[in-house]
Amino acid sequence: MTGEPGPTEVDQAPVEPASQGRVPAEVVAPLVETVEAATVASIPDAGGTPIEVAPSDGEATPAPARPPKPATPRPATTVAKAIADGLAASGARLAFTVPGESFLSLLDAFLGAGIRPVATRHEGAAAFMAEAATQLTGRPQAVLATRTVGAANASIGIHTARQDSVPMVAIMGGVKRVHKGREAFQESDLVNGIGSLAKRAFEPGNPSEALRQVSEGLKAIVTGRPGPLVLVLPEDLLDERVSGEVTPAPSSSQGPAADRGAVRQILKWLAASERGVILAGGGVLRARATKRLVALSEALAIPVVASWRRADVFPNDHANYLGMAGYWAAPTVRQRLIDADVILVLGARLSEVASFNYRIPGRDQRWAHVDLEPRHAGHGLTAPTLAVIADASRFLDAAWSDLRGAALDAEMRDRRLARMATDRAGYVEASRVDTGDWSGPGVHPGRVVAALQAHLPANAIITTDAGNFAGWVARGYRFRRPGTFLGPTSGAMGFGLPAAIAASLLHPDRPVVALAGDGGFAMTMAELETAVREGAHPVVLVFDNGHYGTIRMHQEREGRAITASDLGPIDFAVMARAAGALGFTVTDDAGIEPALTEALASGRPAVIHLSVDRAWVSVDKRP
Ligand SMILES: Cc1ncc(C[n+]2csc(CCOP(=O)(O)OP(=O)(O)O)c2C)c(N)n1
Ligand SMILES: [Mg+2]
Repeated sequence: MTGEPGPTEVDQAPVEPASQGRVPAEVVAPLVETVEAATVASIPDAGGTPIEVAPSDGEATPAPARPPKPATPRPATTVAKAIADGLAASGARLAFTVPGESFLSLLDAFLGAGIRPVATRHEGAAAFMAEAATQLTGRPQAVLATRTVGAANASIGIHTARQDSVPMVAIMGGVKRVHKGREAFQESDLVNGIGSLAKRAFEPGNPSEALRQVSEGLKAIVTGRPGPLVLVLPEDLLDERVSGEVTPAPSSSQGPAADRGAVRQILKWLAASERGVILAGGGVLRARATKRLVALSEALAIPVVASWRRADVFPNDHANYLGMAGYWAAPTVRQRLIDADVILVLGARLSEVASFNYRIPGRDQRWAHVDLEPRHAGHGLTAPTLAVIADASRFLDAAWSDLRGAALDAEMRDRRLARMATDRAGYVEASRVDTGDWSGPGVHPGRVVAALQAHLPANAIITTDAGNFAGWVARGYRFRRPGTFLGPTSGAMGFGLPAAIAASLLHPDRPVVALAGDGGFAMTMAELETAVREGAHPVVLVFDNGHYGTIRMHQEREGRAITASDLGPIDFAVMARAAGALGFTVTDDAGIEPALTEALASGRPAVIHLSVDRAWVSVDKRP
């Protein structure tokens, strides 16, 4: 074995920040911050009488009479510019927004810093775009929303970034400091309200605090388990002058190394196991470590199961891949995990869905959790047999160097390979989705997946919305490369199209396909106009069954009234054309391929409206 892992060239390099260092200050600024006359704010005292105070780093105190100032140069920059420069130096390239009058200076500053502001039709979609763009670049991208109304709309994306462990930056324009606490126009406590959805939330009260908190926030969201940052920026703070810079987010390659003893222990368990398995998640994708995971899996003859909505973590056509866990998993996936004598959970947070309602790993199973934040006992959950705090790539590097030269039991390895072949054959059979007779009405959803598989190249990016339609792709599509799938582990409807727009903006040369139901697509379909205007060209497949099918399924299963789950028709192809995109209507299987090939070849945003009969309840309940 050599030190260089892996036969497959599948890893993708993260996007590097444009400037590795800080953005240079044009003028050497004084270290001591000067309080400008313009920053003096008027706030009421306890009795309601306004008094004049100067915002400061500490408690607000009445401004003392000051001696004449020495002739110091003006601070070199403004708060808005310093933040924009800090974000750009952290790798931000895109800022999705519905603009508000509360942060116009930031838009200017973003332009100046080389961050492209993109107007959207709804902040929820803007936040999804920033979330997806952050996933794809590996660096924090931004959503900008104004005060409580914009922030409330954006909150679904902040929650999704939290569940997806995505370090996006959500900036909310806040009320002027002088109005704070008065229930001013669109004012609420954003830090403690919507900010509680994020990993960190700040509302700086003065310029130097802004620099400190933004620097701290950028560091915090890429340190440990990543998550979103909420910055509430009072409108009148943005144009204040400030000395110093925001410290950019550190590069993610600085994640913690694994304890060598623990690595060896895990390798021993895996090497000696009869039915070991690796459950791999987003941490491997974020660390760009797929190639190393393939190498480890091959060296040990241990199969890999992908965590829910992380199917692109391992090449799905590899003999060692045994499927994706969670909703719509092929039945063999769960069984294989149950049968495992050792499970290595690598870079996955073991969500409710991925862990099959927290039942896997089982209480009696031996398992190791290698993650930036491994599970510990609590909330009724047991701790792993071995918890290792580590970045997935650093764990894999350590494992690889330990494995070098190690003699694995050849007989055991052969036995495992033979079992793996059987398991793989079982999985392939259980995950076929295009089988069975169907001549309409409408399309066979599994044949749509087969058409996608036949026509999309390995580097195509697929995004998904939430809903039962997603089951066919979840089970049947084979992702071949990392960074080719975006799906919200929050299960948020409305994600598919916005994520695809972000993907298409970042990768204009790659095909991008969004999948959505008629319910979820309608939540963010106005963004088609954003795609047209901004030159993105995703192809959206809308599986139209005329209802909130997932909810209807639950109602039927539980013997409840069928209510509030029916939807009326929308002609999505006409709607697409009205927004300047292409629109296709597909009513039978024969129409799938021609529409797909034409849409993909067009280089324009396109919607393919697929009629789906309600008899197709789910990938498990077919007509
Ligand atoms: C924002 C949001 N609201 C509500 C839900 C609950 N929900 C889950 S699936 C679903 C129905 C999805 O309908 P559709 O997009 O038409 O897909 P289908 O299930 O019919 O295939 C709903 C309402 C959700 N996941 N996200
Ligand atoms: Mg539907």
